[in-house]
Amino acid sequence: MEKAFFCLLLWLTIINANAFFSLAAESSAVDQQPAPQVEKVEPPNWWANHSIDSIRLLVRGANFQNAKVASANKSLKVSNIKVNSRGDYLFFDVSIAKDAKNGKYEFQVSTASGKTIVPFEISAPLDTKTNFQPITNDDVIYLIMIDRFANGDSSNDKDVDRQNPRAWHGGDFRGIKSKIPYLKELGITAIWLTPWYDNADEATTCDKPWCPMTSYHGYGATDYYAVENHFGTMKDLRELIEACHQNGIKIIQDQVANHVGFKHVWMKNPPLENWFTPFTQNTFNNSVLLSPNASQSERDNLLKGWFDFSLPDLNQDEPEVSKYEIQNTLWWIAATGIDGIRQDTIQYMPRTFIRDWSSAILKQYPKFYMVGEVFERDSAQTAFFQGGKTGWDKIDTNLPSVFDFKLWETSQEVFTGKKPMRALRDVLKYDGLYADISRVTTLQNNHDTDRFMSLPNATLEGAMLHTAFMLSTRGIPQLYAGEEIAMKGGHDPDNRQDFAGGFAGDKIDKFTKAGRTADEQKMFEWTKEWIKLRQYNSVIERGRTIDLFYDNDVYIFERRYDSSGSNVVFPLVVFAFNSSKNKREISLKINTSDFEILIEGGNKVSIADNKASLILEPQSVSAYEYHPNDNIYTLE
Ligand SMILES: [Ca+2]
Ligand SMILES: [Ca+2]
Ligand SMILES: [Ca+2]
Repeated sequence: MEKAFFCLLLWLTIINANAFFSLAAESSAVDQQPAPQVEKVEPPNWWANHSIDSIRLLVRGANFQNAKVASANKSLKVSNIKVNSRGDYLFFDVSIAKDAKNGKYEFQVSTASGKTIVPFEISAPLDTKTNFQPITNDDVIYLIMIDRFANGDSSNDKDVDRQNPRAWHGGDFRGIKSKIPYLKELGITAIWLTPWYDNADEATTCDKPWCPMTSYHGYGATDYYAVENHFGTMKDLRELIEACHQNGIKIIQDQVANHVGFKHVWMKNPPLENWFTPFTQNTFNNSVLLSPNASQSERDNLLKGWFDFSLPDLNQDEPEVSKYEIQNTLWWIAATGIDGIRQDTIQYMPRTFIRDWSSAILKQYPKFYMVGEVFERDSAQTAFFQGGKTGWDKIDTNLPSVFDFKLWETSQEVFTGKKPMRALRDVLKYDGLYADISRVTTLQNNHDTDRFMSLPNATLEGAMLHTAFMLSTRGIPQLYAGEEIAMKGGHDPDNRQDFAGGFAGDKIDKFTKAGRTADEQKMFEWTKEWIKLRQYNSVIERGRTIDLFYDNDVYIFERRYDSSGSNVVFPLVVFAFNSSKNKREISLKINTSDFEILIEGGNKVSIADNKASLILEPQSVSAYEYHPNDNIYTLE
């Protein structure tokens, strides 16, 4: 690509020289268009025997008007050639023979003025035994903001300024790789990394409070086929993924198909006139998607409106855009061996696109995990986007998972004393709205929201209960780096502070016990213990939920397998939360004395006359394993 770019620069120089001569001589103008030039090919490579059997190439360059494209090899066949009105983008389909050999290929592009080469490659597929492993209910996901976790390579620290919360801080792939022992100690089994597409290096300027701002967060792609130079190289990324896989840690890529960064070359010269939607400000009236009664103009504002002028909104209704983005996703999976995808701001794209995107991924990788960010405090709206059933619009998105933001918010409210304990049960009562509640992704917190310890009335006990609840309820849990050491942090970017100890010059290393305060160590051990507990009995990961007792202070529920009626699989696990400052005693009727305490938490259980009396200490949680001989217990 670099070589091709050099050619373009050279060509620009020649054009300027031509212009100079035609002005000077005022005659013999060079009216013939220059020869075609190739600057970038997307995708640059593909794989034989892929479920997408006809790849659509997008070639950026110049002078493609009336271009003909020919394949130099019989294994690759070209069809469906299209050139945009300016002649600087060329589209064509390539069908790849199933027995096409791995290696370099090329296509010849010719016009009346000359010809050039489009380079391409058929790559060897990655090992399916170690890559593309489905994220399941057995996993615990850990969100890492790449720039803010650990700096393992100072050579990529361009314009790093750790004093500025909106500047690059230097974290990278090698830094994360160096902290794999810490991740293993904590016990998580998957990491979600914030977007690693190449973003602009320069800070944006505007009159908004968040400017100047760099793209350290990764949400403004300027190249969908390259990694961010601040994070490392494609090789560094592959090495991180391989090292994670060797250590039993899966990788989730953060993808952003809704919009690109303002500095993307498409912004000035889009491949097609309708590549982006025309600028209108999105008013974020999100519920118009859920309501069958919304007007088309309301829905258009939500799907086509831009987040702001710096984030051009891609038009997925244009088939070329949709195809480009679906191929881009499949390219990242096959090229890097990732195990899952988190799709940013998914509800701002047409549901037909979400369906086509999900279906294409699942066609190639039937058990692949994709989770959509539907940032809504409304279970009905998040459930609307999970695949497995059709909505009022007759569309099944096929999307395996969505984040459960309503449960996250409610748990934070309950464990900071803002809402009664029973509010959690009142969220979970909507579980039936989801096509598959067990596949929903629960979140402890994320990089867009205040850290638990910075919420009003937050206490360490509250943070511990919140984390315990997220690791005992249904779904696939996702933790946020730093919460396990009770980090503080208010609104963005305060909630994205560096992980102390990950950066050269840090005086304290919180990746080690020695660097943590007593409270931080308490939270770390607690989180570790609850991850371990979750993994101890698969019923916590996969069982259904049965409410046993709930009031303003206490919520007791069991997680159990049962296929039907009396066919209950033992042991069950019972969780008892007491969020109040008062001791409580709750009595459960049981048929056996075999009632084992898994985690103490200071709580006691006494068994007598087929009754289990749970003594719940103030602000506590206990987990109990239950092995009855026949029937289950009832509450008194
Ligand atoms: Ca670095
Ligand atoms: Ca960059
Ligand atoms: Ca959109």
